Amino acid sequence: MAFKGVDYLATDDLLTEEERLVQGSFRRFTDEELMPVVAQHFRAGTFPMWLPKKLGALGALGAHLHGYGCAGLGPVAYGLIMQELERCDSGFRSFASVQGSLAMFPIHAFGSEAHKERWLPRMAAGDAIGCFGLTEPDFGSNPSGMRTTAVKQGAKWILNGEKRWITSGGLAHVAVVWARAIDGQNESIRGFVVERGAPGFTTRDIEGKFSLRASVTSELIFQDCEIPEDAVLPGVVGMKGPLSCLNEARFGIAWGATGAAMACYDEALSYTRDRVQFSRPIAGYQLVQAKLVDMLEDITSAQLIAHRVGRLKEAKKVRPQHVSFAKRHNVRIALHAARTARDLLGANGITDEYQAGRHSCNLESVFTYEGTDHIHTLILGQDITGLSAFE
Ligand code: TGC
Ligand code: FAD
Repeated sequence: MAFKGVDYLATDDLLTEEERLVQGSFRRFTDEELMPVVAQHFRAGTFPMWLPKKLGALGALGAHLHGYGCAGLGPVAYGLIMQELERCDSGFRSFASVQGSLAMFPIHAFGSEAHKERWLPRMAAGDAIGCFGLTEPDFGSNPSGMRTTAVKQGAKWILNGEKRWITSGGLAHVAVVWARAIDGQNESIRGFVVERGAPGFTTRDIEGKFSLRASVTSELIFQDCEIPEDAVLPGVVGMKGPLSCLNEARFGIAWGATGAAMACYDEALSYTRDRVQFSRPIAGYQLVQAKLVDMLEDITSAQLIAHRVGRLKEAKKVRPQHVSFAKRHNVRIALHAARTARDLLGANGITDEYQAGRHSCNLESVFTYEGTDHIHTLILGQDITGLSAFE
């Protein structure tokens, strides 16, 4: 069934004509091609392998980047794509986020001309898949403690270490890997473009997930992995490299999570209007109405925050803290909306015939990845007090 949108305060009136067209075409794509297959992929724990090329053909991969076959859309249009994808499933949005914001963005922003020409057109088309290796088994919230090393030996770098929880890792043709680069006496965090097939590079998919089941999550293992000296991203040194990629992806998540919340609200509204208990539809009971109104109010605030941060980004006035604000708020309300919708669906809410339970499981990951809720709270706490709580 076609999704009619959730737009109580006519936020869509704030969109340009181009943004409205993008929203419309991805809304149709989600309804017609993703919704019919999502439950079976989630149940089987499989990623739809046709999706990268399809998203590439639609211009969704690296949509906010310019040149090299990328669509060159503005941030709000990019956000709307993420919103429609995650309205179906966080795993599908995650694939697109990682491809565009975490793999293509660093190559675009910090890569050599040769890196850009080799990878970006194929990645934009969905012919090559990318992943982003920052997190390690012992360094999640604090990636600056990473242990993976890249030691310069002659004309090569030798990588050793392990990255964990890497979206699309097992599928990727290319991994952007952040490591402690040691070149003689110099040591610094650098990014490396590591191609599948590099000697000493293997991946292992993580099994048993109850969340993001329609997405591949993997370990990247480097054992004396040899890569050429020009595999290093020349344009950035230090933690600001990976952290600036996170700004891009977190922005997309703020929009995406709002999409998941919209799906849950839409489902809960329709279900409660139809479901009769005692003498009337449960939507007629005050406690149920209060929950629906809270969901709508939360979604509307999330839409306005995402839009405002998008316009700030467009005007090049956005700060990483604004993005943290949007990620924290919008994922919080989405997780709450998914749990509320699951409650209002009663026992039906625990089956994959309905969406709320799947969104609820997925959003547990979204709450944790790209900076946990605590981490964004502390980023904002530091911004408003001037005092860092990290050390
Ligand atoms: P800190 O000492 O504060 O800063 C180090 C350098 O980085 C700069 N910086 C930033 N630059 C750009 N954007 C940001 N958001 C930045 N935050 C900091 C900073 O100015 C400094 O630059 P310079 O030139 O002075 O050296 O950094 P720290 O190491 O203390 O870290 C602070 C903290 C905790 C906020 C950071 O480590 C953090 O954000 N941790 C969370 C880790 C995280 O989010 N990981 C995500 C992994 S990827 C993922 O989850 C993908 S999920 C799949 C999907 O997206 O769908
Ligand atoms: P930890 O950092 O160990 O945190 C555990 C708990 O401690 C959390 O509640 C956290 O908020 C809290 N905590 C930690 N430090 C503090 C503090 N200073 N103050 C208060 N509380 C604190 N990473 C990538 O690099 N690339 C990917 O593509 C990627 N994809 C992912 C996909 C999935 C499905 C998942 C689940 C994760 C993915 N990640 C990826 C990893 C993700 O970014 C990390 O899980 C996240 O950063 C948190 O790290 P952690 O899991 O080690 O938790």
